Amino acid sequence: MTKLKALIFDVDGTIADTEQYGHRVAFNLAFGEAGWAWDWSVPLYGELLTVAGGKERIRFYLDQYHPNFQPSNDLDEFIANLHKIKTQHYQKLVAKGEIPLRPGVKRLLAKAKREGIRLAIATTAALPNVTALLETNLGSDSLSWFEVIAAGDIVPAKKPAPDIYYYVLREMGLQASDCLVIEDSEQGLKAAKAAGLNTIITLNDYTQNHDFSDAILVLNHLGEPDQPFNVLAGDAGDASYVDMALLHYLYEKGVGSGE
Ligand code: XBP
Ligand code: MG
Repeated sequence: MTKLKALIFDVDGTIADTEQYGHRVAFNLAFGEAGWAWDWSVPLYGELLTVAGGKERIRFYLDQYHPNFQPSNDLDEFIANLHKIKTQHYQKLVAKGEIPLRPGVKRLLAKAKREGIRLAIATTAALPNVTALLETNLGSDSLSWFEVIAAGDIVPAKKPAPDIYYYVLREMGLQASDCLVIEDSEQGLKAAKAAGLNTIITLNDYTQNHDFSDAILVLNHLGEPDQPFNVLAGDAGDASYVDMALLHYLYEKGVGSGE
């Protein structure tokens, strides 16, 4: 009988609510530092989130809102520099402890690790942002919990392209059917699904209206023993928080249905 071997986590919106209070704020601080009077409000950022990747998001914003913008240097270089400043601001916000993990994340990671389930990360965000978030919230040894941390430009085509998930599977020597994914967005779900991976969604304010019909389970968060989740779609049995028993149950159902 096949068994669940690995869990693959998205980061932004899944491990922590990074977008509104982290990335968005850091983009605005970078614009200010570089002398641009651009302000990404909460609703505007929601619109910009349809494009994954910070550099790609800046380019999309300029195309849409400042189509005649011409930097004094090359546009790729301009965006890369601005994004570098943004990454520094983001890391400072994270280091201040302003971006905590979402409910259940730390507990589930620790439990999975104790059970010998292999762990990986598949994210569109830049690697230094991911490592800062993990180290601040889970301790300095937490990077070693993950066999693969696939981040940022490690693959050229970002989510919703499946490339980042194919990369993780290749690096771990696993089949899609060995794993479950935890994501928060439609782009993330599309990427995982296209790589053949079954996915649990924990949605957030920015992703609550996304189409999650391909997910095996949709929750408001992973839950804790004293903070039950709400099931928005799918079957969580009689569980009130995501633990290894629920993951094994979902895994077997997924395998059984040939998904
Ligand atoms: C995450 C992203 C990232 C962050 C910004 O998507 O889209 O672009 O918003 O990160 P996902 P960087 O959760 O689907 O991986 O600025 O570091 O690129
Ligand atoms: Mg995400």
